[in-house]
Amino acid sequence: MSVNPAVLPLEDDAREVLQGLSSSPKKLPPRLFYDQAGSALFEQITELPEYYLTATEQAIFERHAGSMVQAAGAASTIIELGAGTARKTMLVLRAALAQHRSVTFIPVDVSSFALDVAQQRVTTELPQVTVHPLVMDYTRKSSTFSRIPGRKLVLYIGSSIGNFEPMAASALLRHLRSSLAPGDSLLLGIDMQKPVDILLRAYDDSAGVTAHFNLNILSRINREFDADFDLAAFQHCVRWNHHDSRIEMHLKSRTHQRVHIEALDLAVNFNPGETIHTENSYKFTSAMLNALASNAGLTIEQTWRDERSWFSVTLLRV
Ligand code: AVJ
Repeated sequence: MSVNPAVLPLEDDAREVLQGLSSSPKKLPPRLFYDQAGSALFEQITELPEYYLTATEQAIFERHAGSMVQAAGAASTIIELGAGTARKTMLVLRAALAQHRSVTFIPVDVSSFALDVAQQRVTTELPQVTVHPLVMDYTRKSSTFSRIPGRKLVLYIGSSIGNFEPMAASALLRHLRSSLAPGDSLLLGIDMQKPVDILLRAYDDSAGVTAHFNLNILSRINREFDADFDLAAFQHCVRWNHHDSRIEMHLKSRTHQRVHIEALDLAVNFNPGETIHTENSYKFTSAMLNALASNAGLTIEQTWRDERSWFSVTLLRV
């Protein structure tokens, strides 16, 4: 069974699921991970001993948030892309309050639930900060930012940019730059290359939380698209792609099977061992970061790292 995507008025998620599962190799967009269950699982991932990213970046902010805010100059409006629950952001906001008379925080996320959590946290812990949440998919449009007054500092941390292929990542940053003014800046958190065994463990933890997170994308499709994926028939699978310098997550079919997705009028066949590619997590070198910045038309101002250089936070200037 096949459907011509052009003739049906499908919403974005539906169209991407349809196209992704009809292509070869099969794939799904990683943003589908983040339904309520998936967001909670991701929070759990950030607390796993193997998932060094969050703790490492947090330590960089603990040590350098003051210098970061200082290097961003007069920026007292702080915009955070994919704000999530804004834990690391608190450190930046505190540093900004120490340097500016008034600070405005604009968390941007597709999930209004995440924005509520971020707003709650900031208004409770830092009542001096003015919070204006913005429900928006920043990967599609950031033109709204040009209407926000004042010097801006945009936070794009947590290695979120790592989900995008190099061309898409620079397009996203170029687009972001076009909605900012000269003198505005971007604080970008990226995960660096490191020994492969450490990378693999971070995405295949011993408690199985990441496996659960990966498989949850199938539960979501079952629920939202009336599909019949049998989660037990798929296996969480992590690979290091050396050529592209990225960790890949896949879901591998254990058997020969056929899955029905009623809402898309689609049947999908799987061979044993066939996979659905669900995520890329790019791991950077300084050369890759330089290329990303120059392709986006941004200037690297300063980079802060942890002692092991496992993670880095870079200030880029428009
Ligand atoms: C939220 C995209 C930064 O790639 O490390 C964690 C998501 N996937 N474990 C990452 C994720 C599996 C995470 N990012």
